Order: sequence, then C-alpha cells, then structure tokens
Amino acid sequence: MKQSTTFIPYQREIFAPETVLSKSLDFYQLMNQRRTVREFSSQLIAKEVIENLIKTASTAPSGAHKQPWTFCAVSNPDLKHQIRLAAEAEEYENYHGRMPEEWLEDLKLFATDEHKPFLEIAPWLIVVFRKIYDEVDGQKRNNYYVNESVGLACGLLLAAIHQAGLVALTHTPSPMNFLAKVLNRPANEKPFLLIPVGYPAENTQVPDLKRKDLDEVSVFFE
Ligand code: IYR
Repeated sequence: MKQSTTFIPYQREIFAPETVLSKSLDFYQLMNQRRTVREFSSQLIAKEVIENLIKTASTAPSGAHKQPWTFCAVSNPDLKHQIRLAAEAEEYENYHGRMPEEWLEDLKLFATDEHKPFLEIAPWLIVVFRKIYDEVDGQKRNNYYVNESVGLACGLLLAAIHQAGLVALTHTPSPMNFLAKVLNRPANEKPFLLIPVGYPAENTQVPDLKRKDLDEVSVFFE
C-alpha cells in the first residue's frame, strides 16, 4: 500500500558513548531528587512556566499520535476553593469507611487525611483529563491506549516540574467526577490526575522513603 504519510529526516545531535553515559547518570541523579510534596508555598508561578510544563508533557508519545489529553491549569481562587471542598467531601468518605483497613494501614507512612489545604494554597492545579474519544466533524473517533498515553504525559510533566525546580503532588481524589463538573469539561474527557504545582512550603518535610534497588526493579537478559 502506498504510504501517504510524509516522512522527514530525524535530526538530533548524536553523542559519543562516554557523553551518553555521563548524561544518563546526570539525569538519574537529578530525577532521584524528585519527591512528592504535600505542603506548598503560595508563591505565585508565572503562567508562562505552566505553559512550558504542559508543552513538555504534550511531547509524550501516544497511541496513533492522538495526544488524548487535556491539561486544565487552574489558578482561579474560586475554582480552587470549589475543587478543595468537593475533594475533601469525597476524601472524608474515603477515610471514614470507603478505604479498607489494609489501605489505611499502607497510608500511615504518609500521614495523609481528608484535609487538602494544598488545593487552595498551591498557585496552580493542573487537572489532567484523558480523552476516551475525539469529536471530529461531529463524529466520534476513538483514541488508543489512552491510559498509557496520558500516564506517559503525566510522567513527563512531573519530570519537567522537578527539572524547573518546582514540586508537585500526584493527587487522586476518588471518585474524581466532580472535576469534570467544576471545570465544565465535555463528555469525552474523564479526570485522570489532579496535580498541584508550586514551590515547596518552607521547612516542609517528606516521608523517609527508600527507593527499590536496581535489582529489585529490573531483570537483565544479556
Ligand atoms: N486519595 C486519598 C488517599 C491516598 C491514596 C494513595 I494509593 C496515596 O498514595 C495517598 C493518598 C488522598 O489523597 O488522601
């Protein structure tokens, strides 16, 4: 079959093996400093920063290059307030009966509860929606590997946030349908993650977690 896609040369600088090695180590060391933070400073972050972060996230690969995501960036105080109230109402139910004992036990390490002040304190909330289909000329067109694609985009978003010197929390208030309502999203968009972004609060603390060693997370077949 005749290929209708236009192909263009792949242009990227090619590094020597020793440079590849040092770059791989540098990036690991940078990313290994990333921590999920739950206490934010209210210091403002320019809209242009958030735009750059979202542009980076949107470079992620996606099924059939459909880019099945919408990033809603919220700094509007009234909307943040509405999101906080709705999230706290759901989380109250989670912490008082909806989450099984084992789950509550697993969360003790993080000292979380139903109170989510960061939803109003962080200067920006990035609410990520996955698009299960697109509307093209009034017709439904399916997207593919939507969860994988949007997960990848969120990974790049978190890396970009960390690389810029900011912090984030991957928050999953559950159920999340209220986000689509508050932000008036169309029917094809389903909430995926709620990510507050900002500077960390002064003297904030993080749990003393250890990451798994390489041999616990990988198997090499040489
Ligand atoms: N969504 C709740 C509970 C929660 C669940 C997991 I898994 C976490 O890693 C942390 C919290 C909350 O945000 O409090």
